[in-house]
Amino acid sequence: MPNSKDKEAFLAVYKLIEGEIVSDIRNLPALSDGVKQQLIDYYSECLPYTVPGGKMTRGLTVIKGVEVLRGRELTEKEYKDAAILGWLVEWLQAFFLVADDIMDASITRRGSPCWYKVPNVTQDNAINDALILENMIYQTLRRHFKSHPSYVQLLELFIDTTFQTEVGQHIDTNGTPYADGKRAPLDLSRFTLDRYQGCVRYKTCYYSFYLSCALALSYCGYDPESDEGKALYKKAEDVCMILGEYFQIQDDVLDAFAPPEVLGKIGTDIEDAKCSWLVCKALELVNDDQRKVLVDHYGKHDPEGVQKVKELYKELKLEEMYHAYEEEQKTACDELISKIEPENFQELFKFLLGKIYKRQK
Ligand code: DMA
Ligand code: MG
Ligand code: MG
Ligand code: MG
Repeated sequence: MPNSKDKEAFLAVYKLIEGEIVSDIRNLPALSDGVKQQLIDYYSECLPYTVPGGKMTRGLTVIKGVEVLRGRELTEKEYKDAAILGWLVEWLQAFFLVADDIMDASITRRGSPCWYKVPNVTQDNAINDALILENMIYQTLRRHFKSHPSYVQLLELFIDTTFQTEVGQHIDTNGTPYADGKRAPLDLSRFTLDRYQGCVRYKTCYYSFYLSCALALSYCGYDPESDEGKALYKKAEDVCMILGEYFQIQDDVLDAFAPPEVLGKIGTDIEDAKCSWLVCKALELVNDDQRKVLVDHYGKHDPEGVQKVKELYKELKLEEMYHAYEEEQKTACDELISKIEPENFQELFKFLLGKIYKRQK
């Protein structure tokens, strides 16, 4: 049986889900063959463009979680179920990223133009595609899990996580320049680590870390209402909040400093006046002259100004601070994970930490 390391087998399950969705379109009533063919052609490009092609960590984590909880090799059915749930997390991510790239005015993603930047797509299509991608989660979940004892719980996990992420995205975009060319006044007092932590918990930790673990627990029959179940979900949540914050701090540092050809995306946090870890840290360290660099250049779509902000970050030695933070975080996470019981559950979080420690993309 394939396992959580096997990306080829995981991608084969993607193809299966894509095929089912395309055949749903083919079976839509009251549409002419010509119209249906246009839909099929469009989504046969949209899905492979937006869903697979990432690192697939979120999806593979569901499989790892089921392996760890079962404590043995998975059966064919268990592998397929876990892989489908894994892909639904990847679908959720595709939905968020299509929208996020519009919201952040990003240019590239995974080494190609963002979906809304693809010439025949445009922004109005892409907005609707984000919504369609979201709906495909629920179509697929129903198709495969309708009679599973945890169906409602799995469904609610996707619904709740979507809301949490959307709350985080609101905090994240609030206070950035208006799209109509006018600019919301830059309010540096908002960029505090307190706001940062709240934003990241909601926009990243739940969907990128906790969801995959909770789906594995739910699929394996752990009831969040029972004493044993409640404790496991809580442990997963506690660790995922820490791993997720560490992951987003990496994302913010990579946004400014990683080569775009490695990262697959061109950073936009400075232009977008994001509440990034870098700007929060910078504001704790600046003198009056340095603060003026941020006042003058943060949140503007001007390459020279952006460069000045990055130079300020270097001057403040934020990269060095980040490397020290990463080592501390690694040690703290190792420690936290080593205390988790039952012991086999630790493997899931070691897997996640192993995926993010010193990542370059
Ligand atoms: C990520 O925030 C959060 C979501 C919900 C996609 P981000 O804009 O920093 O992500 P990225 O750097 O990948 O655009
Ligand atoms: Mg973004
Ligand atoms: Mg964003
Ligand atoms: Mg980012």
